[in-house]
Amino acid sequence: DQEEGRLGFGFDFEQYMASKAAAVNEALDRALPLRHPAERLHESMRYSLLAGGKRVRPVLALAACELVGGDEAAAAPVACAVEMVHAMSLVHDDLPCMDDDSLRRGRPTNHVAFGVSTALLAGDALLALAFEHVARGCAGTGVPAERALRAVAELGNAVGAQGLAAGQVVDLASEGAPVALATLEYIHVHKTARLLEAAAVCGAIVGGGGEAQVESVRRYARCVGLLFQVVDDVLDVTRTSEQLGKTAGKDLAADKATYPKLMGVDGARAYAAELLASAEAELDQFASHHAAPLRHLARFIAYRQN
Ligand code: GRG
Repeated sequence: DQEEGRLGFGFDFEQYMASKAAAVNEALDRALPLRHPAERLHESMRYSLLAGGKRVRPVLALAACELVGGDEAAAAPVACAVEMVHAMSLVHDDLPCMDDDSLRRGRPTNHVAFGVSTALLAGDALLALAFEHVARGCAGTGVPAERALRAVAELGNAVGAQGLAAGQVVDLASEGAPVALATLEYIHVHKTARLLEAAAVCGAIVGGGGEAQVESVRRYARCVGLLFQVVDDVLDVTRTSEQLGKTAGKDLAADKATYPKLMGVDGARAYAAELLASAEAELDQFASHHAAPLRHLARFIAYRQN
């Protein structure tokens, strides 16, 4: 039937994610060998880049390239680059001057393992490598220079003062004070959705998507990015209330603004459903077998349980 057609007959999303993530991990490993005499810097970069993670951003880039009928090899450089940017943002986010976290993905954070100065430099070097990797990789895989340039501009915009860095600064400034829904939305659009958006948009650009297609992909990814955060907030409430029984009433997210706090759990769930529907609607204009991975990815993010 129509729904099955949309989801791609026999399409195995788990298998798709696992095989793409494995390919990305190999490419990232190759992109960052240890080099003398700065082995420690390279080790620190590899520690955060190759430390697991769902690889959602690279998969978005690869799937968006596929959506517009592009060759997967064309999207490999941007797929790696968005994961490098993501890794560096986590390293810097964990620093003592930011969130001051000592654990990430179940291991000591980068600065705990390597020291603050190395962690800071590893983040900077990962950010620089991301752009170098797009420029070199696009040239190496025959992506037209004009497309590579657009991808570089997109990524730069997503990271800088109109993107991640802006989201982080507003987030830090709003700590401890009551946060309006518009501010919460600004923080998530910039800190989380913007890089997911750039991942998908860059994939569509290097895949040869037309302007209207690229903008559709952008709207899809923006919805998915916000969805990611709304679902995360809802899961936080569920997890916290599950844990409340165990931790004698300690509210784990007491000082953090969340969607459930600002619109109620039911309101947040309804918003998530709306975002999923809007994201999926953007895919309707594409051939269903090309759109199946992105459709599944949106549902995976909407329905995940942890
Ligand atoms: C970008 C120049 C520059 C500086 C960094 C620190 C900072 C500015 C921004 C913070 C960005 C940040 C940490 C956003 C949160 C993003 C987020 C939702 C992370 C979790 O993503 P997952 O679930 O993680 O994809 P895994 O571990 O699966 O990769």
